[in-house]
Amino acid sequence: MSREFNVGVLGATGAVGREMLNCLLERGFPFKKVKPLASQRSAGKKIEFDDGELTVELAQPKSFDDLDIAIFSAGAKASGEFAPIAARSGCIVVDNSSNWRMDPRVPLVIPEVNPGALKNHKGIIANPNCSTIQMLVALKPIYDAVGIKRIIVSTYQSVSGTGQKGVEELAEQTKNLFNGVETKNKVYPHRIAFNCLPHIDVFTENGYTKEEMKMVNETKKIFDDQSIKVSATCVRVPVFYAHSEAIWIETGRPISPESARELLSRAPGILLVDDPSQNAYPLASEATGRDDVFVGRIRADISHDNGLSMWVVADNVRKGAATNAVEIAELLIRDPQLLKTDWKD
Ligand code: NAP
Ligand code: 3JN
Repeated sequence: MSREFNVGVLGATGAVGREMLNCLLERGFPFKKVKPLASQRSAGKKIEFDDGELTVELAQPKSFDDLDIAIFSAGAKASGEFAPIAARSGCIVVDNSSNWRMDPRVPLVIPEVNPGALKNHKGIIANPNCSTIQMLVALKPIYDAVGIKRIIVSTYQSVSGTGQKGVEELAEQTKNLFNGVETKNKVYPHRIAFNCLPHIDVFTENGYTKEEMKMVNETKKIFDDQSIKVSATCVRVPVFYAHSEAIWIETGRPISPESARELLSRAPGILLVDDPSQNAYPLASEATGRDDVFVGRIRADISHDNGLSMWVVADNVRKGAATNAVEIAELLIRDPQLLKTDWKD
């Protein structure tokens, strides 16, 4: 009989954690038991799972002793605290937060892009930021074929990137505006309904936001290429699910839009939707609930010989977070040599 695994989900009551539970079920992950973990706020709560219910447990150091793998989406602070404890107890952690992404001991993995980085993991593996994941899934085939020197990206990020509270704020403000009721800004510094906010995460000293710098630094680590130049502008838009990105690249050698389309049409994880004559291009409404990265509007840049532009859309809660993490766990259980931990502080 093939092996079954004890799997923990830290942050199981959150927007990403709930989707992680769905992904484990939908993808037929071979679990013996699933343990949902959260803070004191939700301990004891029942959550639906696989025609039944699970009881949420308080995350504490001993929670990981009986687990083989734990998928974390409880924020950077909880990851910083619990991931080393879990790894030391023999439980491999796939972490969705930014806490470990740039740590040299921790592989930062997108299964379609750099699965080989898992080889020397020590028990903690990081999932990149959602905006980085969809961008690099789309760019990897072009990077491998002709090289990429420079990326300029503008994101149009949905409110679900801020969790359930972001979804509720957009719904509430939209309803209030239609009913002539004054709106309040609780989650974002300005009204998000019928607005665009060029501000995701906090501002850093160089004028970029932390979200923008995540895209820069994570790209260099995942492509293992310190020379690639990246500049991002991250914008929150009044869309509930799925992030869109306008991406411009300067390639190492020229590539025609036709060749790029050909490459992308057979690349894993990508759905090419690129037929302007039929008004066919990627849309957040179509990508919601899906695991593919949708790519379209591929065109040669009329202002630069080696420039190529495209429009890339993916469900940020699924491929941008939960699905990518479960796919990493699937790679781990497929290779017995990866099923170990060796974490030292
Ligand atoms: P959310 O809806 O606010 O959920 C947060 C979850 O974390 C809840 O289950 C909460 O449990 C739990 N939690 C918070 N502090 C905890 C603690 N000290 N110990 C145990 N559990 C704790 O947020 P979300 O949208 O799901 O995002 C969660 C995290 O996932 C983010 O903070 C981020 O690090 C990561 N994330 C990554 C991406 C990505 O780009 N890959 C995208 C979105 C989110 P309670 O119910 O007990 O409060
Ligand atoms: O805002 C988005 O669209 C993506 C948000 C990601 C996020 C939200 C809160 C904390 C992160 C992340 O994954 O980088 C974090 C974090 O862990 O720093």
